[in-house]
Amino acid sequence: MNAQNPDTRLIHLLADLEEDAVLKLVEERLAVGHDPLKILEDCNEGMRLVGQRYERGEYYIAGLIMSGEIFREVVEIIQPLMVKKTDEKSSGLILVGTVSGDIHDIGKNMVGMLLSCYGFTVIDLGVDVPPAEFAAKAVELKPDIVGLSGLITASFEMMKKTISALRAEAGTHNLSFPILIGGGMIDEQVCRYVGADYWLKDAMAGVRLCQNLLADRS
Ligand code: B12
Repeated sequence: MNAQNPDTRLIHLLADLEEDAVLKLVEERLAVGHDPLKILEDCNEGMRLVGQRYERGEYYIAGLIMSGEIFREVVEIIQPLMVKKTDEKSSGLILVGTVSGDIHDIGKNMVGMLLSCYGFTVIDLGVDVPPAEFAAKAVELKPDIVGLSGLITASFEMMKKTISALRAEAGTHNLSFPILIGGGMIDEQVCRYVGADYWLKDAMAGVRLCQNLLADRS
């Protein structure tokens, strides 16, 4: 690996929880015109390494907390630079939230931020959202798309319950919206198990999917 490569360096600095060095490098990369989205992707990769170290017992919960804090600070620097990509009217209403029992919100917030940049109106229900609350909000707001986030294995069961509740309420109130799920451990099998329409592991891919899904609207 090339120690001079700033992308690789950022990944490893974050994985090593070197807070000050991470923030300094982010500022330096922005100053020389690096794409903010690429910087976030590198940080995401660093978080994956943190997760692996936690799994191997090299980090404890404090390491996870610290990595979350560093990522939050990076987003704070980057968010004001994520200019709105469109001045048109709202591209659609997207309801997002992290399912019940799960308090991970960094990925969900990133998806919300990017969707807003691309002209979508985002209603974020936060974390640990009970299925009934998700369903009630969907009835109240009539979103074009619903996006669920979940990062822990236990979230799969909650996604399933949330999607059942959403579909039941949608049926009763004659509503129709695709349901997307996202999170680091999501795959096709999980998607089928929980009954979602689409699954994504990447926030920007989520934005593109939302654009495609709503492209044909009048
Ligand atoms: C930071 C972190 C924490 C922080 C979270 C802080 C916060 N405010 O979110 C804290 C310390 C709170 C935490 C707690 C726990 N954590 Co944690 N955590 C992580 C870590 C290191 C990073 C997660 C992260 O933010 N990544 C960066 C973001 C940007 O990535 P992301 O969330 O995956 O999102 C991207 C995509 O998935 C996608 N996406 C996400 N959501 C959505 C939604 C839609 C609609 C779309 C389109 C896309 C999308 O877009 C994003 C950008 O591309 C992960 C390891 C990992 N890499 O996943 C472990 C990890 C998720 N945690 C784990 C565990 C075990 C826990 C705890 C149970 C630990 C404990 N013993 O208490 C608790 C659970 C608490 C709970 N009930 O939720 C495990 C889960 C394993 C499992 N099989 O369940 C992981 C995988 C670590 C590991 N490898 O063991 N954690």
